Amino acid sequence: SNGITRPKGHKVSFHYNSGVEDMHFGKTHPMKPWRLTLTKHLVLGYGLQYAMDTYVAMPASEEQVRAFHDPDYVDFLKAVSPQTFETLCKVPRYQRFIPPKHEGDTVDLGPFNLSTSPGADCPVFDGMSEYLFLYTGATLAATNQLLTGQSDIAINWSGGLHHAHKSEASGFCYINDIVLAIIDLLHLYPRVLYIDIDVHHGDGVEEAFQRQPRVMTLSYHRYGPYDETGHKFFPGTGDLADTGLKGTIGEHFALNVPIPSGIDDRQYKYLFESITARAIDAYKPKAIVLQCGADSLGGDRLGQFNINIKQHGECVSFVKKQGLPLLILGGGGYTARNVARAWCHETALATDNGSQLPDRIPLDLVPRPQAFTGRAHGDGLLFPKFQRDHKNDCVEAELEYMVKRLEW
Ligand code: V1S
Ligand code: CA
Ligand code: ZN
Repeated sequence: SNGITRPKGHKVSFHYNSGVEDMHFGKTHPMKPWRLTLTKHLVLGYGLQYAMDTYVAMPASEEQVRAFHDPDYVDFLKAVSPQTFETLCKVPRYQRFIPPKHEGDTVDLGPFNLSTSPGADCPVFDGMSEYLFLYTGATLAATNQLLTGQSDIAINWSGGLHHAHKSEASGFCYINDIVLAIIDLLHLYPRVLYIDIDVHHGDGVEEAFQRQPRVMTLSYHRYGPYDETGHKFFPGTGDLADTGLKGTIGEHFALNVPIPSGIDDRQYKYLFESITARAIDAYKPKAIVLQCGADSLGGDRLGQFNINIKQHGECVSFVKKQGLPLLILGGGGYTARNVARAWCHETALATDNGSQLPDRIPLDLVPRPQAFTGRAHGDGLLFPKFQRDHKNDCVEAELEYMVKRLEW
């Protein structure tokens, strides 16, 4: 009755465990798992569950996480809590993971870049361990769904944590669920393409596969001077010249598209579609992993792009059109309402219901009506006026140059 139908010709599955929602990284921390609650309510509010198979994810096992991460790091993540942190820090085998203190460091860092100091990028918070293994479990369940041919597209909005390293948390990411998913996909598919539209560079995934020609990583991100004081935009990597580890067979299998602040829909579309098409054409992947970080949207609390939900969604549609097994993951996104709008819209696109969502949810379907009064998709003014709108310092010639440089 709400017009939502199952897609014809392909199957979509949605993997989630509400256990990830009730987490608090800290008072001032921008990462709000509550955005996932909003997304879930919006998806259910529109009835998109009728268009796909929905699964409650189980937590990942320690063994699964060890496929990429250092065993000591995995043990630490499993055992850590604000109560156990101090004691664990004193365990000798964890001492070698304490990073050296840099001048000007404002927070005290423990092993693996974890910290209980307020304001840390990767804080230790109550329930953290459960949260980590749950978002990872959802990604691995989604991956398994593709591997067994039960889905053509599998979605986990709580995953996509692209900065985590083998034995170090970084940029709000602790377990790199993306790397774990790709490792699994490599058991079946000879070549996997990873595409990352989060506003930040997908450094953890690139690094994990930098010696590996069977994975091509392609990240679009803000890159360049951050502010007047010359600080780099996090994580400060992802230059155009960075194309994989030189001298290894992985060289040329990493692509980076560094972008200045303020890029708009038209410019982003041009970059995304020309470069992605060229990469797919040359690499001929057998499966694609798409990280859909929503911090590339205009009005994001941390991002600096001016992309609308419509264009963000068009990236998903463009990748879906390739007809390859597709794993869709979340990532960053710090203006919670826009994150939910974007990811709900993209769930609709994945299930061929992109044109079925009215701007306002039918009231009888809304679990918490007050939370969703904005537009869910489409064009027009999506971002409230009070939010900052980054000056567009993209030069057309510069965009042209990037596309040319990436031709090979
Ligand atoms: N930009 C930004 C930003 N803001 C914060 C932050 C703010 C308040 C807090 F209470 C805690 C942290 N950290 C950062 C960035 C990390 C951005 C991570 C993006 C993650 C993703 O979207 O790509 C994927 C989920 N960190 C930094 O800029 C590093 C510092 C250099 C500054 C902040 N301090 C806390 C650490 C060092
Ligand atoms: Ca990116
Ligand atoms: Zn990000």
